[in-house]
Amino acid sequence: MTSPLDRIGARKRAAGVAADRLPPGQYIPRGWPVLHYGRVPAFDLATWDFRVFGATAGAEQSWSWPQVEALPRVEVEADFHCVTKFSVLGSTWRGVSPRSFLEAAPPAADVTHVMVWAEYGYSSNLSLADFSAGLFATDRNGEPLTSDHGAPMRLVVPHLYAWKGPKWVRSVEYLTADRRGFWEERGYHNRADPWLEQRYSYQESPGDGPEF
Ligand SMILES: Nc1nc2c(c(=O)[nH]1)N[C@H]1C(S)=C(S)[C@@H](COP(=O)(O)O)O[C@H]1N2
Ligand SMILES: [Mo]
Repeated sequence: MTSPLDRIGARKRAAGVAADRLPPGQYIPRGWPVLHYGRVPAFDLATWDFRVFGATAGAEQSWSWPQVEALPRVEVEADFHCVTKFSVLGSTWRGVSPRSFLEAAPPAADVTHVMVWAEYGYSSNLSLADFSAGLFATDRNGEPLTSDHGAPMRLVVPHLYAWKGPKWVRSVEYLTADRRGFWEERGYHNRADPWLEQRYSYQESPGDGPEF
């Protein structure tokens, strides 16, 4: 629960922000909240891998952590919007572009969507276009991600609600038809555009997502 004092703080923090910067219904919390379902997994360098599988054009591929670290890094400045209504503005994310993995393990011609998988079976589905616009982040504001926030690597998809960005990512599955991920199966919107307040699946129009 937020206390009245917290709400005053959130209003003050929002006061200096351009009106078009905060999606409808969002507020600015203190700091960067930690939010996830279940436990924080431990990172084990010896067994960790990152896999691309499913409807690949050629062979499936996997990377060890040192191999991921050898991939080109890109930097993106972006905001972060959680469906529980907090928004963290202006983070500098550094990490690996999804395009690096798409190029190394190209999808078959009929791939339309991906499922991004994390430790413990958390998953989120994205169209190929939304996925390509994201970033597999390893650092934020010049610091490596902490375990709480998804170390060693998490997806961020700034133009969608943050549940579309699994922390502790382990694989990407290429799909030839859209399929709902963890929260998308549990009542959250398939597309999740914060600017359209696409929070819940009951708001979906035909074509926004696969039938339940
Ligand atoms: N693996 C995993 N990733 C996850 C989640 C989760 O429960 N498990 N929660 C999502 C949700 S709802 C949000 S808002 C963000 C929160 O990221 P943060 O804890 O770094 O703020 O992580 C997303 N990624
Ligand atoms: Mo969230």
